[in-house]
Amino acid sequence: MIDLYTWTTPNGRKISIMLEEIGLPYKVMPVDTNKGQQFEATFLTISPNNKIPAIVDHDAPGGPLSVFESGAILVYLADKSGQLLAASGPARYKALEWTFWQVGGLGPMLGQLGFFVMRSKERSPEAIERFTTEAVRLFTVMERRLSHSPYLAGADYSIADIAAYPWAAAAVPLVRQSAAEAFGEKPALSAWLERVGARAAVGAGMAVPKV
Ligand SMILES: N[C@@H](CCC(=O)N[C@@H](CS)C(=O)NCC(=O)O)C(=O)O
Repeated sequence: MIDLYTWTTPNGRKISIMLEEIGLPYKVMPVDTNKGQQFEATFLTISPNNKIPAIVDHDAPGGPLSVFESGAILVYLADKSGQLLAASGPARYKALEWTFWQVGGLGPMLGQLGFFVMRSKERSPEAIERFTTEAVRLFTVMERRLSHSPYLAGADYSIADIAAYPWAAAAVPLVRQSAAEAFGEKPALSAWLERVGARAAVGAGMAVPKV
């Protein structure tokens, strides 16, 4: 059994989607980040960066193992299950490339955009413009990639698609509306959102945690 520490956010949903895809049983441990539960001492022993998601695998070889950082968790679960990440060779590195592109680029930039548009107490046009421009650039990178291959890593659906989907599903409609001209047409990205969103495991993972 795996304990999944998560909340109703894109980074958390990457891992519930992955667990649904690979079919490993898991127990949802909600961490309400709006109430500051990510700073509680017990959670810090599992996630020293005070953020969700994190997991504890009670069946790991050698005893219970905690893993934090969504990219590391996706790789761990892929290696444990032998699914959604090639064990070696070019396909593995293509999937890792796009997974870390998401973790280091798409996620943080969209996170900052969301903060300045929806949560900041002061309106900062410069910050909104900077992160909108970066969001459009990153979605253009996705569009280019997806017009050559059905999935981010290439021919096969992988952890890279799982990493990007919850963020893109949340942000594409907003950026398409707020920066319509710059966003333009993104047919390959739209088709990918539909293709990935239609998977049963993605639907189930996106509904976790139930609050
Ligand atoms: N690099 C981390 C980012 C995780 C992250 O930003 N988690 C957010 C929710 S999406 C969080 O826990 N926020 C609470 C806080 O910042 O205090 C990952 O990919 O796991």
